[in-house]
Amino acid sequence: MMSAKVRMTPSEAMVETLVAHGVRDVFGIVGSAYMDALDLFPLAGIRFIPTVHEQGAAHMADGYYRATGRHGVCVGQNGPGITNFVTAIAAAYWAHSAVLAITPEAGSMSVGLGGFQETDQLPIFSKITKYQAHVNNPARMAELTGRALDRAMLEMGPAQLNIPRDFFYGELECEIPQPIRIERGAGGQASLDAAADLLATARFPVIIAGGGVIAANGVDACRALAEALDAPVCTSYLHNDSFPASHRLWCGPLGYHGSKAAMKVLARADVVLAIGSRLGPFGVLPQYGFDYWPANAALVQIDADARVLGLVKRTAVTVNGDAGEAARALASRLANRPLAAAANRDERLGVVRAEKDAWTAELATWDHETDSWSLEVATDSPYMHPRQMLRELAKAMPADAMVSTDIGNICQVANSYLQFDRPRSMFGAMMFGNCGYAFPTMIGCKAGAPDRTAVAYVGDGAWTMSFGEILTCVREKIPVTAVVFNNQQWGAEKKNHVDFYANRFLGVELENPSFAAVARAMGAEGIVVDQVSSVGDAFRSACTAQKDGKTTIVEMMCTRELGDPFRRDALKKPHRLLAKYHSLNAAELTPTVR
Ligand SMILES: Cc1ncc(C[n+]2csc(CCOP(=O)(O)OP(=O)(O)O)c2C)c(N)n1
Ligand SMILES: [Mg+2]
Repeated sequence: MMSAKVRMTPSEAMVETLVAHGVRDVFGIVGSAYMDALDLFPLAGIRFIPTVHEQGAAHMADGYYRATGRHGVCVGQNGPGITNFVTAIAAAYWAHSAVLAITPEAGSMSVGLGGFQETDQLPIFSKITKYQAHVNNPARMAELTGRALDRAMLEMGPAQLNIPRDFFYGELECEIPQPIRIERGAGGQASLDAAADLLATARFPVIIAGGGVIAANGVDACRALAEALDAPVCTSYLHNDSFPASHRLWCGPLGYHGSKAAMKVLARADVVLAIGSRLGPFGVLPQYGFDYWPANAALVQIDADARVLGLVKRTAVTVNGDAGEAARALASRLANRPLAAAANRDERLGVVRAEKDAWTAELATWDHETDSWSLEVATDSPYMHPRQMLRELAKAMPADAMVSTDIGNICQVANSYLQFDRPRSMFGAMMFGNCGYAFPTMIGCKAGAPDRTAVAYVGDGAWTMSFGEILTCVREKIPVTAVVFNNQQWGAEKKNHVDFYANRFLGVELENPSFAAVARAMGAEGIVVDQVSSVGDAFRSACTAQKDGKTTIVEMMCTRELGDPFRRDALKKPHRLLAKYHSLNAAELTPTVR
């Protein structure tokens, strides 16, 4: 290609590079630091989506990427605007989202003088980005903007573009870089051969489909491989959309409040094929008192990121490749080859069917929690049992829905009920696990996929961290349905007080306003639901209202009962040594020091 250097300003170089990389939407809050570039957005064809908080903007960029596979971009004012990004960029890091955070910083001539809105913006993001570009000379603006965008895609995570604010001004000569898209192959031939050999001799192969399958647009390839082996497929934690739920081989999600069927089937595996999953430790913890990981099975792990191979679970074979390409390569290696698993196919598929039927039946009759605290608080409550409500929501869920889930007890119990037939449909808060993730993330999803139904599941505590972004929905006409589980408590943490701290509740009770009324005051619709029989209709009409551009907050009044806790693995009963605190000791733990 001919070099085509053109004279332009650094602002023009940055904006033109964004355009060349397909960026059409940028989330942020206006700031003098980058106003020279912002001014160009309308003529460049970039929509600027102003948000209420920069954390919201970065979550929206994350959701936008996850829904579309295209860069999510956010920008803010140097100093406080940029530090407001931090939590959301950390969340995007653990969601493996190609987000570009454009971070203008204090001007190069005043750095170190403690002028206005100055902080060193590179160290803050150093552990939560995959790549950091610092524009050390305005002449490099286009080059470094392009590199940050390329690296975000290549490394499957956030990149930062840090720009001294005076570097937007001036003139330079440059060529606008085109995207570098690196084709990731299926993986090494020898490792694919070894994986195929293991799978051919497996008597009970089980596939785990992870988020990498979605990112690689590899669901069809994964399905074809599963069908070739007649191997059941479990989805990894919070990736309930990585395999179609209506498929006969689908078993459901692993991990916290996942599918018992998936766990029981996985426990029987002699060969596990993990496709596009890092097998993160939290996602494979024992559940329902059951350690389902098949420790004696041979594990084949495929991932595009070589660093996660064999990291958490001992592997027999590792394949460093694209999830879809690797699945295709394995299917072609297994075609016309005798498969040990064919011999017991009917028996295996019988097990899969029986476990799925048993779990479906269990969920259908699991109306409420049965621990003594839950029974006590729910007995006289006029409100809904969360499980019954979640069941009705799942029944009423539109087929085209995208659903984000926050961090909280009811949101996690929802994991048992959320099923999808198409990828890019579930947007959990992933492993950074921050309350306040789901609503802004879903606004970003909807901005990227406006024709789909957008639903956020949020607990009341997390809602108060994030509901300001209702204004973004209203102002920018990005309609979303937020389902707010109002149990008047920080429930997930309260559950720890119940299980470990003898009900010594501290800081967990929430006195809430009417969230429906607050929503109406902010220009959205608000409905209160306190009867299970009304859940379906209320939810369906809120989803339909999106077609008229309306955002609706469906406030679900729930009992205070609580499902299984998050961190049973990481908490201990209190053990106090100082006499002053002896009264806090768990009954079975007496102090050892007098
Ligand atoms: C930003 C942030 N702060 C605190 C926590 C700790 N935390 C985890 S779950 C939870 C309670 C969530 O309460 P709510 O949103 O009301 O949902 P519920 O558990 O009641 O269903 C808290 C405070 C967190 N994960 N993220
Ligand atoms: Mg709550």
